[in-house]
Amino acid sequence: KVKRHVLRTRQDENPVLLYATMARRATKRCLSSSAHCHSSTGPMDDINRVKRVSIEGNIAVGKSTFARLLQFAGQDWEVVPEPVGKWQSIESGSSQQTVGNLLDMMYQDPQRWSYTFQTNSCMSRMRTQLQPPPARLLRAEGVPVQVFERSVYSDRYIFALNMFELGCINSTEWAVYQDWHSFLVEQFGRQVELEGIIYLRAPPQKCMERLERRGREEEKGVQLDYLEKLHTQHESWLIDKSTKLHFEQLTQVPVLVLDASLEFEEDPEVRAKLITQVKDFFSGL
Ligand code: DCM
Ligand code: MG
Repeated sequence: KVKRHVLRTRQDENPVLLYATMARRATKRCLSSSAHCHSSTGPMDDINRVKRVSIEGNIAVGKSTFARLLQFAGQDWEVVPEPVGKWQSIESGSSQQTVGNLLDMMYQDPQRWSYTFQTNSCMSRMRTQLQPPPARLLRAEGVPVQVFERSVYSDRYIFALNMFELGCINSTEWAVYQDWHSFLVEQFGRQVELEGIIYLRAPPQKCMERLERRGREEEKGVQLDYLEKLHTQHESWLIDKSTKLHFEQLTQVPVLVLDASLEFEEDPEVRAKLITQVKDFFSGL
């Protein structure tokens, strides 16, 4: 009895432990019952209170910049950046030395490397999306929100799908990708579900300008027609809702569409307006 009490106290103090244990139990509950596990009672409530939202949008539209603004704007918000640095320096499993730049390899030879790239980016994304919210969010008074830069859903329904349609991922690779993607998303269940999506929307031409201004070495060869294709993928998924999705919950997720064509980084008025829209969106989730 005493032992159990000590254990409980320690877990209560350690949000990571607490989250991991609760999440495991919740997953078990999900797996053992066919019912959707949205509502819950007890200690899972703290974690369930944390909303999970992804920021979606074309390459160089300004997601990272916008995410930074959000990080400053809301005390109860935690931004989780896209792990692009990891894709630029793949580490050897044993020595942890950098063995390659997969982002560069993918852009240099998309037919050879797209499948490998999409496997790696989605795996690293799973890891970030499974990160427990920090303790400060669990204690937040307002609406605590974990904001992810992109998601396992845009990995599949924007980028991997696009590469398949362009012929850079072949039918066999696409079948394999979809199989493990569905399997993992279903296994993790609630842990990788989102409560909301923010879509930063801008004309592809605008993204092209920003991409050139940013000057990321690996992206030097990216052409406007590639950004146009990615734009169409975003529109099909988030505006027209014509993309075929494989997760029932995802079809229900509310989408906030923000006009990212204005220079929100420089203009404080535009910035304030966008932040207000985000605040209203979060409080309605
Ligand atoms: N990217 C990709 N496939 C994914 C995710 C990202 O090809 N599933 C690429 C697009 C960009 C870079 O990674 O080149 C991320 O940059 P940004 O966040 O600015 O879009
Ligand atoms: Mg970025």
